[in-house]
Amino acid sequence: MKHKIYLLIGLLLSSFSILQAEDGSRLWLRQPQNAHAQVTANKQSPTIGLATRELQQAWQGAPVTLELKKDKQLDKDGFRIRHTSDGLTITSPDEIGLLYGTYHLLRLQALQSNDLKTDNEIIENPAYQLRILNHWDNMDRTIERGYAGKSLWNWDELPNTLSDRYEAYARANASIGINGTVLNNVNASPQILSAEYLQKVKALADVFRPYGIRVYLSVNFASPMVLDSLPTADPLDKEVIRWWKNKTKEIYKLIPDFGGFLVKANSEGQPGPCDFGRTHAEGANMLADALKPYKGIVMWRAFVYSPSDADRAKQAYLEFQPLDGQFRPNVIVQVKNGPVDFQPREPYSPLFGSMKHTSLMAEFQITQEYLGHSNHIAYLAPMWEEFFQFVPATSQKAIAGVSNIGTDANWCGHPFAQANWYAFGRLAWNPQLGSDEIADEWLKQTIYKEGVTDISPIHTDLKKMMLESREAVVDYMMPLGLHHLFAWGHHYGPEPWCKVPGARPDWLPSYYHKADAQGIGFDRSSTGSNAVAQYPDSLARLYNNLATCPEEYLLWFHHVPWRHTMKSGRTLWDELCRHYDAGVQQVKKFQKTWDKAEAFVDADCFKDVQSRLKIQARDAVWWKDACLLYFQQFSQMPIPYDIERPIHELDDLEKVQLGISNYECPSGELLNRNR
Ligand code: GCV
Repeated sequence: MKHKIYLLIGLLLSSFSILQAEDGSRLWLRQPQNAHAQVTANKQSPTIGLATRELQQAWQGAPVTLELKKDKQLDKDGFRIRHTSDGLTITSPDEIGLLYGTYHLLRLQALQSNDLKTDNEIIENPAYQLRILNHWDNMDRTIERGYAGKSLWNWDELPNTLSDRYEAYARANASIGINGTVLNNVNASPQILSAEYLQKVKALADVFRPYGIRVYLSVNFASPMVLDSLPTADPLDKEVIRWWKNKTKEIYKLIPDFGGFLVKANSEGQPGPCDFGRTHAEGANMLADALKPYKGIVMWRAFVYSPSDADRAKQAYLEFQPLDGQFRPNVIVQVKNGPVDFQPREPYSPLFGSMKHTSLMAEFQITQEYLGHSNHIAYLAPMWEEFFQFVPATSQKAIAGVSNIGTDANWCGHPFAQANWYAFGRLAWNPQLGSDEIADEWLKQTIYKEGVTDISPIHTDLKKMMLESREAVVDYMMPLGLHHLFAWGHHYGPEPWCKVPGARPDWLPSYYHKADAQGIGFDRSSTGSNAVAQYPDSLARLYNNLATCPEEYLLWFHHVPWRHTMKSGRTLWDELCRHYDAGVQQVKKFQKTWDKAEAFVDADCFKDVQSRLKIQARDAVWWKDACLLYFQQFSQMPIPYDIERPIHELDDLEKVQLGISNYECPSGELLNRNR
């Protein structure tokens, strides 16, 4: 009797947990945990223990052997999966490779992949050695450009209380191959290096370690002055050098596998070596020397632009390229994918390929600062795929993505925003995976509710929606190479007219669009700022010529007359109108697609996405009307008669104040606030 009651309670609890689990909190890791698979290993360790447990609970197939063994074809994190007479063997030279192999196998199972059915061996090695998330999390748990609640790191409770989410976070990252995390904002508080906080950092590092996740910290270059009242932070000063050496030693005593430092220096008001007449290389090298005995690295950001006359898009190159060859081997210069700042579309940063004697790494932004925050669907893999066409993974050993993770139950705010976290990990492992394949994987593992066996009526349409979503955002926000038309401060809505008395010109949209009676766009050709010259010759020639410049970058590189004839035969103005309208129509199509998905997805998730799509559709019209009505004042041309007419007055749009800050927009809070 007692047993029956326990069984009943057990069943109730497990069905409750299944119901609970449809809130997105299980991410792409939703496989049933009741498999009882037979698993053996030739060594025991915490990491191998995790791999064993994952397989025992979820693997439905033949017995698995985990084999730690050197293998010439495998890098440290790589693995081989092969069929043997006893079942399956996962081999890796390192424990973490066994865990990655385990997640790979379970992914193939979840996807019912044919790879499993054949006798083929699977061999996987990651393209980048370091696959790192950058959290822009502040110590008060706000997140700069975070749209999914608060920071996961509960500094007040650490180190004594460890949220379950810490391990769930590590597991999710390991499942897609991410192996590093920078815990705090690049606008770094010196406090993170205090003895008290290092204990907290250690507690997190201890949780992450078995999952192969190394912890890194963003550091404030003036830390020695703030924390210990040194009179200077000059990187050539003996006391400063000593301070950093001691601090580094203190960190490694607590965290022997600490990864290193990420530094934003002399950028947007952050302190740095230039404050003391030193170069970025001198600053980075001083930190690199402190880290070297422990094999730590410095990731030194190239996101710099001073209030000078030089075109902002040229500045990182102008400042960093001359330093090529001056950085220590354990410094990696971290460069945003584009030359300005994570816009919906940018050409790649010309720093890539131009610093032959320096390690570089790309920084992507997973959080959608400039792509509709967590209100808009914008699947970013196609954007990153575009980047890899210009900057192949073979040229670098590391890659970083600015995280979109917070305390929201589903981690990322918008249910589809998880796909960007997933895609970042998968592409960091293998940049050759197509956006299509990754969308396919993510959808199948994440979005369909339990019990749905036939997804064929909806799957292709949902995938299409994801694949087209980023281009839709480009169309309704900033087509044809337009960029930075965002409202002051929050980077959510349009404000191409924005004027802020006394503001730096390069913080205002008019600096970028340069609309006037003649035309629109930033002349970066040889007759303008000549930013084209920073690219390799063949590309420079292509971009420099109005006739050959790809239209998606046209207004990035040229100031183009309104009546210029585009490839379609239409005028630039008409083409611009059509792009804005196409973006709006696309989102309306997404609404229809999503409504058809109702029977296939969890009811709450359905409603959530449906309501966010309504916001996205309204925002798309807002963007279109704001930009077209504003630019029309210059073009003086009619909006083509066959496209939808504006439904707003420009005067009204100019009065819109969202009243949100740079720092925190918990998801859902943007819903038409003050509109
Ligand atoms: C962390 C942009 C963002 C800032 C961010 C900065 C950076 O300017 O708007 O919030 O600061 O990039 O990448 O350092």
